[in-house]
Amino acid sequence: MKCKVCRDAAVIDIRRHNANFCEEHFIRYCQQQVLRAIHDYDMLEPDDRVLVAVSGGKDSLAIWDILLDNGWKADGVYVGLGIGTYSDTSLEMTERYARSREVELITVDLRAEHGFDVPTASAETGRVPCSACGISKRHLFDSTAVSRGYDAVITGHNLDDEAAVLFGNVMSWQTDYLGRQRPMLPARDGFPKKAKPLMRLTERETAAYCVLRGIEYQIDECPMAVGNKHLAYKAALNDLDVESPGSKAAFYLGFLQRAVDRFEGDSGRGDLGQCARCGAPTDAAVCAFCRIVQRTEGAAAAPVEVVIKRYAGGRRRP
Ligand code: Q46
Ligand code: ZN
Ligand code: ZN
Repeated sequence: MKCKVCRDAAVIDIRRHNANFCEEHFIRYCQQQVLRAIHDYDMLEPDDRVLVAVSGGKDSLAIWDILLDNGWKADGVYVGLGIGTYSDTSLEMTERYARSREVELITVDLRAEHGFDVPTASAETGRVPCSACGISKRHLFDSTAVSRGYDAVITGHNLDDEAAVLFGNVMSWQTDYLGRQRPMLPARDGFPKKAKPLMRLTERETAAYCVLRGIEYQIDECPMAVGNKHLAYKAALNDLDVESPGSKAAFYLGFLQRAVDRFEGDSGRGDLGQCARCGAPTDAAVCAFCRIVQRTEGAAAAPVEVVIKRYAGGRRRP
């Protein structure tokens, strides 16, 4: 197996591009894919101050690394979700990377600063853990970026993530979500600009990038992914991609090129007011994050294992 660029020994094959790369040219390939996404979707200006939402996993550390190496002033924000030892290791990996690059890392701890953690939010609101978690992360990433004057929030969603979300939205014909599933959302109504520059790279590629760059990351899956169909959609798309390399990328990138605009009218971007409690933009009197804060006030902390058991097997147990 030889590198497509220099003919030295290759370390990885990328079947959808019919290409193999040595270490140096694979790193360059990853950077080029990110720069292409940034260019094609007008994600960032060279002097934008960006805030990378970091989880300690391979994707967010890889995109932080690539943005720093390409000259962006990129700080990180980490949200402590309170998911037992999983969260402890995730924070450790994030702090280690930030120290190694001597960059700023902002940490927000859900329990210490807002009085709840993800297991308790799930137990008290009846939402699947990922729903309570997603609302909390989005709110804190956005509010941190706005209050500290960052130009954009960057998330580490990769091609597999985006294709799986698209698959789920198509399966249930969520045309409002389809209309909003874009890799860059401009700032509006008090929300910061949000971008997903890893949209052209797969999970396998971001993992390989971290390994080759010597970046240590959280390798365990989040134990609270129970009740989340995302993993099943990813597995189905990966099976298809083995049979027909490139089909996953064609599905997602083809949607962006030829279909997303057709759903724009369904995207439901109406006028927003301000949350009565925190001032964040929302279409309700109180935003979804503040409703979680209110519902969990005074509640005993729910153990991770108990919440996992409740959703195990894909069905909520009464
Ligand atoms: S951290 Fe949160 Fe993920 Fe864990 S609870 Fe779900 S959403 S799986 S990216
Ligand atoms: Zn090479
Ligand atoms: Zn609020």
